[in-house]
Amino acid sequence: MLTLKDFQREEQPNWCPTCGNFGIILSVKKALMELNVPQEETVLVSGVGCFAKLPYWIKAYGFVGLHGRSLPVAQGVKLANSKLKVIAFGGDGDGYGEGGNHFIHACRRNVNIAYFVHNNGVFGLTTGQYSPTSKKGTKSKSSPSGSEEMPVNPLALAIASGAKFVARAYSGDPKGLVEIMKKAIEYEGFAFVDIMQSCITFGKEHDYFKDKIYHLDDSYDASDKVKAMGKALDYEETERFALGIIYQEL
Ligand SMILES: Cc1ncc(C[n+]2csc(CCOP(=O)(O)OP(=O)(O)O)c2C)c(N)n1
Ligand SMILES: [Mg+2]
Repeated sequence: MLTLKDFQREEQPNWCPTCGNFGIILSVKKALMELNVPQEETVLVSGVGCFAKLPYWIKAYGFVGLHGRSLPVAQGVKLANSKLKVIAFGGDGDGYGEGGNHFIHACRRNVNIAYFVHNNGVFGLTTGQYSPTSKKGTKSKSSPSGSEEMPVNPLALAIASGAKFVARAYSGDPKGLVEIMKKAIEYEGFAFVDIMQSCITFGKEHDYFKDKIYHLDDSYDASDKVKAMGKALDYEETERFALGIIYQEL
């Protein structure tokens, strides 16, 4: 049996203290531990951004590639050796901006990998420009008068692009996050999880999501694509964020 210590490296993460990335990295380790995935069969692939350093700090195989390009690398790894468990990581800038095109086609292509996007609504590593998921009107150093564009809705985009496993999680909900990660890792196909987090230095305050999240319960039918699309879209009106599997094709 694996323990958390097995995934521990000597180097320590240099993320800002209390960054949501700490909750995400711990959840990845727990999910791999609980699923008992051998480290030598695990490949973590990322791009560029604060989030993208995650593979540095987990003892498994890893590849830190180019900005927005974790998906093509991860799909290539899986196609080259289908025995491997491959997890790709993205940021909201990396995955929905620079890598947006790869995202659409990974949803359609359905290669058996998990894709976890650290969605903090900001370009964190480059010190706080607005990102594809920043709300319209966001003031930042690159948009002093407020951003002009409508934000991307990642879940709606994934469903519309043909993804068969689409989920939302929150970095401050470790129990729920581990459960969703496990389901995504085990899913036979492309499994996408948008993970909301605050960027405490350049973005939303630490507990911004605390009162806005709720968990989907058993009465929610994740196999109904039209309803799932409605659920994916509804936070734009309500500012309430449903956590769980939003859409899963049966
Ligand atoms: C092709 C390319 N464009 C731009 C950059 C500069 N760049 C590096 S990190 C980054 C922002 C990353 O933001 P995000 O993906 O949201 O990750 P975060 O830092 O917020 O975790 C940008 C624009 C780059 N490295 N490569
Ligand atoms: Mg970001």
